[in-house]
Amino acid sequence: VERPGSQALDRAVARILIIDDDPNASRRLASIVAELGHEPSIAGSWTDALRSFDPVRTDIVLMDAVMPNVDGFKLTRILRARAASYVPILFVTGLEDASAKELGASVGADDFLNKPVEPAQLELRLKAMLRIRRMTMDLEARSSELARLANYDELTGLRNRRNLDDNIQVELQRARRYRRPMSVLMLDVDHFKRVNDTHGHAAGDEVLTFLGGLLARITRAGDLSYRYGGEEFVVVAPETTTELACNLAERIRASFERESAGMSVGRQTASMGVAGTDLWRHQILPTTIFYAADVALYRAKEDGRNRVCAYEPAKETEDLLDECED
Ligand code: GH3
Ligand code: MG
Ligand code: MG
Repeated sequence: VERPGSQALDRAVARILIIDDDPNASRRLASIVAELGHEPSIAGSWTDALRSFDPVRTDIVLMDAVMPNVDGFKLTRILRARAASYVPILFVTGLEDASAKELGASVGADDFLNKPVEPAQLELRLKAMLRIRRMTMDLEARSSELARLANYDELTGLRNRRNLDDNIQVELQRARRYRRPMSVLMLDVDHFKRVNDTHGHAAGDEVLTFLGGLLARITRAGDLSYRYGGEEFVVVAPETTTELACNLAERIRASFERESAGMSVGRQTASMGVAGTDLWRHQILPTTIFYAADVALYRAKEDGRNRVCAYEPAKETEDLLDECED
């Protein structure tokens, strides 16, 4: 799938859509466009225009202001709403009156040309429009790259903690609204410090990358995997009870243990804590479910690592009471 801004306009040839209900006018315009070295296509009606307008690939639109049914003013609004990135729209108008230009400018026309179109005039305008198109595509590419950097972890390619913080509230609310279960799995690599100390930081990074790939592969399409920080990972599993999430966690744990044996640093293990919304009868906060998964993870570590533990609310209460008695 082509994302908006995922491709910079580095070609000299622009794809130009000519919209005009007069076939003679559009043919004439198309031949000038072709002579200037660009790639014209023609739409003779507004329905035709909607069909021919490519939200990603159309670079510039040459729009006839006056057409039956849906005129250039309305069509400009429709095309702008469909375009994945900013497409300059140049009005070609036989009307000399200022009101057509005013209206055109207010709906977002970038410039105007009078009919019949002078090739030299068109060339100048196209150069300017193409510059706008290039600049906005550049900016769009840069801002989508910034969004990627802000939400994804460089090393593993998984989503990062910031993205998790943004998503978890929405997931919890959705689960509550539709009365569906939802679980959080928290994973921490066992004795990871040893990997770094024995084999070096780069080898440690390799383990993290490997684990990131494994999580992306094993989890279902609806599950989202995150690098929570350091050697800690989180999987958010919608539509999943604590019990089912434990099965998923166990699959991840077993695969990591088995498949990591093929790495140069040798077999690695991880411990996991699981908490699902079904453990509570009331609405819970993101901090509550993370706290619970973390408590369960801590227990998995204490019980000997390389294992999965689910949060047990009753057990935590008992432990607290024990502490009070001590
Ligand atoms: P435990 O089984 O109790 O989890 O032991 P551990 O050694 O995994 O736990 P600890 O939290 O003491 O150590 C985590 C280590 O992870 C320490 C830190 O140097 C390392 N680490 C954190 N982020 C990265 C990273 O991005 N790359 C590498 N190579 N190491 C990292
Ligand atoms: Mg840790
Ligand atoms: Mg660890």
